[in-house]
Amino acid sequence: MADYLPSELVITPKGGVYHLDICPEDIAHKIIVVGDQDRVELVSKFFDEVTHKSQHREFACHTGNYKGKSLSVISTGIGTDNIDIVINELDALVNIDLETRNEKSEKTVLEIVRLGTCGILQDEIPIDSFILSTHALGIDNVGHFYERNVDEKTERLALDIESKVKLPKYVKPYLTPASKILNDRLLTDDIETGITVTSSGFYGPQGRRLRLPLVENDMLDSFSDFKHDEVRIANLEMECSALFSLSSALGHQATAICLGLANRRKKQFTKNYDEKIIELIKHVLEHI
Ligand code: R1P
Ligand code: URA
Repeated sequence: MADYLPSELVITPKGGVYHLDICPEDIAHKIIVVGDQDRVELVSKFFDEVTHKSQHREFACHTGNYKGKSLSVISTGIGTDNIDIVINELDALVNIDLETRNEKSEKTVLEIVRLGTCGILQDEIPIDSFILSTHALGIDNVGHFYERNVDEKTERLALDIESKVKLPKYVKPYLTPASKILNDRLLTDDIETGITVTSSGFYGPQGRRLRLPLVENDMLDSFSDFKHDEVRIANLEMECSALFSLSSALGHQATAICLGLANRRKKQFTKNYDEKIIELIKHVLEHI
């Protein structure tokens, strides 16, 4: 019997994965993931050649070449629930034989860089900064559905965070390091670093109070005030926790670099998105 039956792994009539609706030959092994589908074209317009373009639901995919590197750019839509789909299906494209439905004996390692936007949690990080994640602190729940295996140092840091930050009582945070290999390539002098919080929503789960009262009003300040040796919590967004935890469990390399749109401490919002996102795209294309 095949390892993965149709109820578990849906394969399209043309031999691709269901939600992304792409086939193994449609993707490169270096992949930029973005939340917004309109950002896919913004990235691929810098490619020297585009060899594949597709879109199904929020998952747009362009593949091509940039200065001799084979690259794909894929939109995930918003949230860690979508990341569960994207990472499982990308892994299936390279590590499961979609014709026989059996796992391949030789595994392919993907390099995945999230090129996103985020909110800033530190006074000293200026608006419009690029923030490279050292870890993702999930306050969503996707990571809790998979067995986790993190090193002792990360576990100690996670326990320290859990003891100090203020979260609603049913939220259990989980911490996963970003890929050091990718971070060494992406880090340059002008880039900020720190732990990225991944929330399950944009408003209450990121401490935004509109008309609905929140159960924990000090959450954001408790993130900003956290310190562990030189480690700080830098930013807040909606995808990294699942991206890092699923990728590392599957043996892939993953990190994120985000443009800081809002400084939540200083209550500032950018006026420079169009120009700064292009700058970030160029940085990622050069260093991935
Ligand atoms: C919220 O507005 C969205 O923006 C951020 C968040 O993570 C969330 O997806 O990232 P993207 O700009 O990559 O979508
Ligand atoms: N994306 C987020 O998730 N939060 C912000 O504050 C800005 C961008």
